[in-house]
Amino acid sequence: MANTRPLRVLQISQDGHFLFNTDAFVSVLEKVGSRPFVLYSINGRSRDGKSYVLNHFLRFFKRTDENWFSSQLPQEFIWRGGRERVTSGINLWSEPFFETRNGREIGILLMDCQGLFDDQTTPQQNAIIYSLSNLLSSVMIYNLKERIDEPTLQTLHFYSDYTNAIASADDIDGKVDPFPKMIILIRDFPYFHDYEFGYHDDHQCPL
Ligand SMILES: Nc1nc2c(ncn2[C@@H]2O[C@H](COP(=O)(O)OP(=O)(O)OP(=O)(O)O)[C@@H](O)[C@H]2O)c(=O)[nH]1
Ligand SMILES: [Mg+2]
Repeated sequence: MANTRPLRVLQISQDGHFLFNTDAFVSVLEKVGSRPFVLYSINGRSRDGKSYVLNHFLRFFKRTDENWFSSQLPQEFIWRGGRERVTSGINLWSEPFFETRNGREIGILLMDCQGLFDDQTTPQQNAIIYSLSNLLSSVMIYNLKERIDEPTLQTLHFYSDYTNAIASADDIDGKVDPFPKMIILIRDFPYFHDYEFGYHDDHQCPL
């Protein structure tokens, strides 16, 4: 596919203003057409490997054979090590992917978000990024390192209240359910001797 790339749908200007690029967002939706679609976004703390994960998704959706996992990981949603923040604003992959599920073709969109809690972004800006990610996506992956703890849950609660406030604002027509399905993705999980990898019984989650 020619010129496929992340499109900047949300930009935060130097003076802290949020600019939403509706044309870019709509251009991707138009490629989905009338098919049902799911939009996956990834959110979480800055520098914890979010963009890296989305490149695994890209590699999977672009697969040409069963050995996709051994092919080189792309560098499409830019990822790299170091202390400096990499992703800014919100980026949407320019092309939907299509998969057939239960005989129906569905579009899959991928969205990468600026990390929370870096040293340049205010708490209010973080809340807005998180809320927009909530409002735009059907599945939000919340990326964490090693464990999920009480401060993280408190933060998610706080940001979710913010999302609710936006969704119930007077100037929004109709009733909007702002909350996508949420998947908590824990990286470098240290207790793999105690718990199997992959999905397992909810009651066994080590909270
Ligand atoms: N330890 C560890 N490092 C990882 C993992 N996944 C990615 N990394 C590394 O983490 C670094 C940061 O990856 P990015 O994907 O750029 O992180 P990010 O969360 O998108 O960063 P920002 O866009 O700055 O918020 C890279 O050097 C990755 O190789 C992981 O599961 N464990
Ligand atoms: Mg990133």
